[in-house]
Amino acid sequence: MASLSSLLWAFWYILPAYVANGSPVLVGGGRPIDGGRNWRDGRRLLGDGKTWRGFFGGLAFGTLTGIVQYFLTPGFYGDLRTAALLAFLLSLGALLGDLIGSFLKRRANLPRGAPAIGLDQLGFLIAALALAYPVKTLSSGQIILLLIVSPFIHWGANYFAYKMGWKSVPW
Ligand code: CTP
Ligand code: MG
Ligand code: K
Repeated sequence: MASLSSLLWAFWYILPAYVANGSPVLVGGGRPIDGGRNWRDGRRLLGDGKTWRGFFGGLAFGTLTGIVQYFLTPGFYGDLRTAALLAFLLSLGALLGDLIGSFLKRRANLPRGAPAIGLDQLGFLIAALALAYPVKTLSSGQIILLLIVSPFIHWGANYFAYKMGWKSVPW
């Protein structure tokens, strides 16, 4: 059984991925990563919701989060280089996982912004955990807890962003 403290450490660990996934809502926009191009099925490769500014903004804010975390709890990371590398990989994983999700949604003929339950909430998380695995990982109990709790955090954060007027749909 995982204790409350191990659950809290799991959130501390994954925080850069959440920040990387959430910050494009505020910093994104402009040129789409797919350059407006279509896949061979005639539908968009990724869609207008995946922009360069969102990608690099998310990468920067996520990595910065890990650097701040190091100064708050240095013992959790060991050294600054490890903390920064871990946050960078968690962020990169979250953003790449999100792009894969959009690619799959477009193949399923879902328009930009359409919800895909499971994929939207867990795709970025699983990709972040996978990329960060070589640097630092969690126990299997902690990973299971994150997989269970994260969809609720994702929904809560999106509802908040919707109420704030940052996005047009509450998912
Ligand atoms: N965003 C961005 N660049 C990214 C990821 C997200 O600019 N790489 C911004 C876009 O404005 C996007 C918003 O963040 O609309 C919310 O992200 P998300 O829900 O992942 O995108 P959706 O618009 O729902 O698009 P999709 O259907 O492809 O998931
Ligand atoms: Mg969405
Ligand atoms: K998404």
